[in-house]
Amino acid sequence: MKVCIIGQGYIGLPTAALFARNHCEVVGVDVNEKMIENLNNGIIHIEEPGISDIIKQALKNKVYKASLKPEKADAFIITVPTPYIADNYSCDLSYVISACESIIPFLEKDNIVIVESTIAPMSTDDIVKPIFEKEGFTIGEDLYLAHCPERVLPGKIIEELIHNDRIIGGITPKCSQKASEVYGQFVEGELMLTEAKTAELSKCMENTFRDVNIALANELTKICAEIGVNALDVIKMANKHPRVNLHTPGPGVGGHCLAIDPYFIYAKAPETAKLIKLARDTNNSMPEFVCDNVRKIITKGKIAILGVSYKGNTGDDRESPSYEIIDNLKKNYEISIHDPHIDKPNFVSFKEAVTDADLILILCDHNEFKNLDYTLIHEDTVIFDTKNIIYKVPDKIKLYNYGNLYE
Ligand code: SAJ
Repeated sequence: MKVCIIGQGYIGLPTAALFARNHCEVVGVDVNEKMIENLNNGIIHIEEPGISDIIKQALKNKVYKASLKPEKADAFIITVPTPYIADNYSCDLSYVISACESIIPFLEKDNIVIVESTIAPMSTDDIVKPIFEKEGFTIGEDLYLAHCPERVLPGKIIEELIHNDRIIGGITPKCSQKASEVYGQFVEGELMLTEAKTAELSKCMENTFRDVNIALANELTKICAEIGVNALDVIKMANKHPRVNLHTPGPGVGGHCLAIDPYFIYAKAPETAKLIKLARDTNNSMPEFVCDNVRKIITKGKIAILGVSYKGNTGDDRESPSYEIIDNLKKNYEISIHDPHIDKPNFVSFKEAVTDADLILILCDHNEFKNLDYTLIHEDTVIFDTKNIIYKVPDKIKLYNYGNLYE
């Protein structure tokens, strides 16, 4: 089987890698010229366990190549970003639409087109399908179309691509059947056949479930700070109940998924999706909560920011709450930023960041931050750990976390 994958980012590249490893011929397409050149030289732009070795081997075996242009294939898979439109929270399908248009000259009878990008409910039926119908195709007869959302967790992408169950949402049952033959190449989880619109809403709802639960934990943290209870202890105790699973509070919710996908549902039913919108607002309020508490702990001086990735052990800083916190705090404090996974011109080493810092603000749970080098940290420095990853500090150092903000 020959597969052409449009978009070689966090999902498209690992997906390409797995098809190639499973004896398919793969063309990975992207608009980023530098990325394409690098990929063809085995230089991988995403930090994800396992992927670099698979792509290098696939290049060697000549079963993978990166290209600026699509090619004829049996299956076309679209893995491009879908941001939201800030004015009305709706799903911005412009990259999906141009990806669909880019493959039209290469489509042949009996091909299958699969959209993996997260899209709002009804997008496949209302927006994607007409693009191909306009070209004379009859979906389900001479061209097949499905929405098969990716559901993998960054950091475990390769493992989850193989083992997670997969939602296969065809426009017709034959479309679902055709799409399941594609994923059957490497997916070992269950292939669950359904309609496109059910697949779309299921995917958006998975991330909404997590966002709402995180909002509950974040709200609990605020309540605890207000009334003087240790939020972390409450979570630990409550989670001993067999049917309770309070999530982990933090400085806000980042990444390209949880911070965006719930809006796709909200935009479709704004009068009804009240809890979903409130959860988004609650999570969006966390950077301000962090800054308010920093101001209670110190009123002036130097703050060392540890971590700007949206979550631990990744170099991805999309929608990271750290940036809002930094922008807010830099108005009144001297700021130094360190992130071992991100290299930006104004970022500094751990040593430089913490030297003479009055407060160390941990915003990300990178492994590197779990055991700090205290020989480099002055004993008057205060640590504020918003990710609850520091358990023990030298006696003289004061540690704040979400368990003791009322002290
Ligand atoms: N976070 C918390 N508290 C928690 C869990 C997460 O504050 O208890 C924060 C993280 O720090 C981060 C954000 O939420 O800022 C999102 O992180 P995440 O690990 O929950 O999820 P993502 O965005 O890396 O991946 C999610 C996953 N969805 C679900 O778990 C339902 C993944 O399976 C999806 O494939 C991915 O979104 C996606 O691409 O949609």
